[in-house]
Amino acid sequence: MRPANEAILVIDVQNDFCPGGHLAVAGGDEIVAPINALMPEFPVRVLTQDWHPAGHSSFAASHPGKAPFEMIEMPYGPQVLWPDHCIQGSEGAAFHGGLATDPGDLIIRKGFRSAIDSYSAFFENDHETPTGLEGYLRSRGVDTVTLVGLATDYCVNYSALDAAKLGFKVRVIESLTRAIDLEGSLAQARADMQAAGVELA
Ligand code: VGL
Ligand code: ZN
Repeated sequence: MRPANEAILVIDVQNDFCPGGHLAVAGGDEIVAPINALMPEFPVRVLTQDWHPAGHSSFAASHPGKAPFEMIEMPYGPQVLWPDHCIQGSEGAAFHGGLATDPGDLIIRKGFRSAIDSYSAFFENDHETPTGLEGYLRSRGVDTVTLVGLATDYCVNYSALDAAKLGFKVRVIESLTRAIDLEGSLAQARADMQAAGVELA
Protein backbone atom coordinates (compact mmCIF):
# COMPACT_ATOMS: atom_id res chain seq x y z
CA MET A 1 0.00 0.00 0.00
CA ARG A 2 1.22 3.47 -0.85
CA PRO A 3 1.40 6.19 1.83
CA ALA A 4 -1.79 7.87 3.09
CA ASN A 5 -1.13 11.12 1.19
CA GLU A 6 -1.41 9.44 -2.25
CA ALA A 7 -4.51 9.16 -4.43
CA ILE A 8 -5.11 7.49 -7.77
CA LEU A 9 -7.38 9.33 -10.20
CA VAL A 10 -8.93 6.98 -12.78
CA ILE A 11 -10.10 9.29 -15.56
CA ASP A 12 -13.11 8.53 -17.78
CA VAL A 13 -12.72 4.77 -18.38
CA GLN A 14 -16.15 4.71 -19.99
CA ASN A 15 -17.68 2.74 -22.86
CA ASP A 16 -17.83 5.70 -25.23
CA PHE A 17 -14.04 6.15 -24.99
CA CYS A 18 -13.38 2.45 -25.65
CA PRO A 19 -13.46 0.60 -28.99
CA GLY A 20 -17.07 0.48 -30.20
CA GLY A 21 -17.94 3.71 -28.36
CA HIS A 22 -19.04 7.05 -29.80
CA LEU A 23 -15.67 8.72 -29.22
CA ALA A 24 -13.53 5.61 -29.24
CA VAL A 25 -9.89 5.93 -28.24
CA ALA A 26 -7.70 3.28 -29.87
CA GLY A 27 -6.72 0.67 -27.28
CA GLY A 28 -8.85 2.31 -24.59
CA ASP A 29 -9.94 -1.06 -23.27
CA GLU A 30 -6.34 -2.35 -22.95
CA ILE A 31 -5.75 -0.30 -19.82
CA VAL A 32 -8.71 -1.69 -17.83
CA ALA A 33 -7.10 -4.81 -16.34
CA PRO A 34 -3.85 -3.12 -15.28
CA ILE A 35 -5.82 -0.23 -13.73
CA ASN A 36 -7.84 -2.78 -11.74
CA ALA A 37 -4.58 -4.26 -10.49
CA LEU A 38 -3.11 -0.87 -9.53
CA MET A 39 -6.08 0.77 -7.79
CA PRO A 40 -5.91 -1.28 -4.53
CA GLU A 41 -2.34 -0.05 -3.94
CA PHE A 42 -3.64 3.47 -3.29
CA PRO A 43 -5.28 4.50 0.00
CA VAL A 44 -7.48 7.06 -1.82
CA ARG A 45 -9.21 6.11 -5.09
CA VAL A 46 -11.23 8.43 -7.27
CA LEU A 47 -12.95 7.61 -10.55
CA THR A 48 -14.29 10.24 -12.92
CA GLN A 49 -17.12 10.08 -15.41
CA ASP A 50 -17.68 12.41 -18.35
CA TRP A 51 -21.42 13.09 -17.93
CA HIS A 52 -23.14 15.27 -20.52
CA PRO A 53 -26.81 16.18 -20.94
CA ALA A 54 -28.22 15.45 -24.44
CA GLY A 55 -27.60 18.43 -26.73
CA HIS A 56 -24.45 19.47 -24.84
CA SER A 57 -22.65 22.50 -26.31
CA SER A 58 -19.48 20.45 -26.92
CA PHE A 59 -21.34 18.22 -29.39
CA ALA A 60 -20.97 19.05 -33.09
CA ALA A 61 -24.62 18.09 -33.58
CA SER A 62 -25.60 21.03 -31.35
CA HIS A 63 -24.06 23.46 -33.89
CA PRO A 64 -25.75 23.45 -37.31
CA GLY A 65 -23.25 23.11 -40.15
CA LYS A 66 -20.43 21.94 -37.88
CA ALA A 67 -18.78 18.53 -38.03
CA PRO A 68 -17.10 16.54 -35.27
CA PHE A 69 -13.48 17.57 -34.56
CA GLU A 70 -13.95 21.13 -35.91
CA MET A 71 -13.13 23.97 -33.55
CA ILE A 72 -15.44 26.74 -32.40
CA GLU A 73 -15.01 29.76 -30.19
CA MET A 74 -16.92 29.55 -26.90
CA PRO A 75 -17.21 32.38 -24.34
CA TYR A 76 -14.47 30.59 -22.35
CA GLY A 77 -12.13 30.01 -25.34
CA PRO A 78 -11.61 27.59 -28.24
CA GLN A 79 -13.53 24.32 -28.03
CA VAL A 80 -13.19 21.13 -30.07
CA LEU A 81 -16.59 19.84 -31.23
CA TRP A 82 -17.07 16.17 -30.43
CA PRO A 83 -19.42 13.45 -31.60
CA ASP A 84 -22.27 12.99 -29.10
CA HIS A 85 -20.75 10.99 -26.23
CA CYS A 86 -21.21 10.08 -22.56
CA ILE A 87 -24.83 11.16 -22.42
CA GLN A 88 -26.11 10.91 -18.85
CA GLY A 89 -27.55 7.48 -18.12
CA SER A 90 -26.60 6.00 -21.50
CA GLU A 91 -24.63 2.78 -21.99
CA GLY A 92 -21.82 4.90 -23.47
CA ALA A 93 -21.54 6.90 -20.27
CA ALA A 94 -21.29 3.78 -18.12
CA PHE A 95 -17.88 2.66 -16.93
CA HIS A 96 -16.24 -0.04 -19.04
CA GLY A 97 -17.83 -3.31 -17.90
CA GLY A 98 -14.48 -4.77 -16.89
CA LEU A 99 -13.43 -1.85 -14.70
CA ALA A 100 -13.42 -2.67 -10.99
CA THR A 101 -15.36 0.31 -9.68
CA ASP A 102 -16.21 -1.16 -6.24
CA PRO A 103 -12.80 -0.24 -4.76
CA GLY A 104 -13.43 3.43 -5.67
CA ASP A 105 -13.99 5.86 -2.77
CA LEU A 106 -15.46 8.66 -4.86
CA ILE A 107 -16.98 8.96 -8.32
CA ILE A 108 -16.88 12.49 -9.64
CA ARG A 109 -18.97 13.51 -12.63
CA LYS A 110 -18.14 16.44 -14.88
CA GLY A 111 -19.42 18.13 -18.02
CA PHE A 112 -23.02 18.18 -16.73
CA ARG A 113 -23.57 21.87 -17.47
CA SER A 114 -24.91 22.28 -20.99
CA ALA A 115 -23.09 25.51 -21.80
CA ILE A 116 -19.60 24.48 -20.75
CA ASP A 117 -17.33 21.51 -21.34
CA SER A 118 -15.19 20.02 -18.61
CA TYR A 119 -12.09 18.03 -19.49
CA SER A 120 -10.42 18.42 -16.13
CA ALA A 121 -11.48 16.55 -13.01
CA PHE A 122 -10.79 19.76 -11.04
CA PHE A 123 -12.21 22.67 -13.10
CA GLU A 124 -14.53 23.10 -16.03
CA ASN A 125 -13.11 24.50 -19.27
CA ASP A 126 -13.52 28.10 -18.03
CA HIS A 127 -10.67 27.13 -15.63
CA GLU A 128 -12.60 28.58 -12.70
CA THR A 129 -15.76 26.55 -12.01
CA PRO A 130 -14.61 23.86 -9.55
CA THR A 131 -15.84 20.27 -9.49
CA GLY A 132 -15.14 19.91 -5.75
CA LEU A 133 -12.37 17.34 -6.22
CA GLU A 134 -9.65 19.61 -4.79
CA GLY A 135 -11.55 19.98 -1.51
CA TYR A 136 -12.21 16.24 -1.32
CA LEU A 137 -8.54 15.36 -1.81
CA ARG A 138 -7.26 17.99 0.61
CA SER A 139 -9.73 17.06 3.31
CA ARG A 140 -8.50 13.47 3.02
CA GLY A 141 -4.90 14.65 3.41
CA VAL A 142 -3.84 13.96 -0.17
CA ASP A 143 -0.96 15.95 -1.66
CA THR A 144 0.20 13.52 -4.36
CA VAL A 145 -1.90 12.18 -7.24
CA THR A 146 -1.29 9.49 -9.85
CA LEU A 147 -3.41 9.71 -13.01
CA VAL A 148 -4.44 6.97 -15.41
CA GLY A 149 -7.28 6.66 -17.93
CA LEU A 150 -8.70 8.32 -21.02
CA ALA A 151 -7.82 10.30 -22.94
CA THR A 152 -4.13 11.16 -22.40
CA ASP A 153 -4.29 14.40 -24.38
CA TYR A 154 -7.65 15.70 -23.13
CA CYS A 155 -9.11 14.74 -19.78
CA VAL A 156 -5.94 13.20 -18.31
CA ASN A 157 -3.83 16.12 -19.54
CA TYR A 158 -6.18 18.86 -18.29
CA SER A 159 -6.62 17.09 -14.95
CA ALA A 160 -2.85 16.70 -14.52
CA LEU A 161 -2.18 20.36 -15.40
CA ASP A 162 -4.83 21.59 -12.95
CA ALA A 163 -3.56 19.30 -10.21
CA ALA A 164 -0.03 20.67 -10.71
CA LYS A 165 -1.34 24.25 -10.70
CA LEU A 166 -3.14 23.53 -7.42
CA GLY A 167 0.14 22.40 -5.87
CA PHE A 168 -0.29 18.64 -5.92
CA LYS A 169 2.65 16.44 -6.83
CA VAL A 170 1.47 14.80 -10.05
CA ARG A 171 2.41 11.66 -11.90
CA VAL A 172 0.80 10.29 -15.09
CA ILE A 173 1.41 6.61 -15.85
CA GLU A 174 1.49 6.91 -19.62
CA SER A 175 1.25 3.17 -20.26
CA LEU A 176 -2.13 3.23 -18.48
CA THR A 177 -3.52 5.99 -20.72
CA ARG A 178 -4.50 6.13 -24.39
CA ALA A 179 -4.77 9.25 -26.59
CA ILE A 180 -7.22 10.73 -29.09
CA ASP A 181 -4.29 12.54 -30.80
CA LEU A 182 -6.02 15.22 -32.89
CA GLU A 183 -3.49 17.14 -34.98
CA GLY A 184 -0.54 16.75 -32.65
CA SER A 185 -2.55 17.06 -29.45
CA LEU A 186 -0.66 14.21 -27.79
CA ALA A 187 2.78 15.76 -28.36
CA GLN A 188 1.45 19.12 -27.18
CA ALA A 189 -0.08 17.56 -24.07
CA ARG A 190 3.17 15.76 -23.19
CA ALA A 191 5.14 19.00 -23.59
CA ASP A 192 2.63 20.97 -21.50
CA MET A 193 2.59 18.36 -18.75
CA GLN A 194 6.38 18.21 -18.61
CA ALA A 195 6.62 22.01 -18.51
CA ALA A 196 4.16 22.02 -15.59
CA GLY A 197 6.32 19.61 -13.62
CA VAL A 198 4.11 16.57 -14.13
CA GLU A 199 6.09 13.34 -13.98
CA LEU A 200 5.42 11.15 -17.01
CA ALA A 201 6.07 7.65 -15.70
C1 VGL B 1 -12.82 13.60 -23.23
C2 VGL B 1 -13.23 14.68 -25.21
C3 VGL B 1 -14.50 15.02 -24.79
C4 VGL B 1 -11.88 12.80 -22.39
C5 VGL B 1 -14.09 13.94 -22.79
O1 VGL B 1 -12.33 12.08 -21.46
O2 VGL B 1 -10.66 12.87 -22.66
N1 VGL B 1 -12.41 13.99 -24.43
N2 VGL B 1 -14.92 14.65 -23.58
ZN1 ZN C 1 -16.96 14.96 -23.05
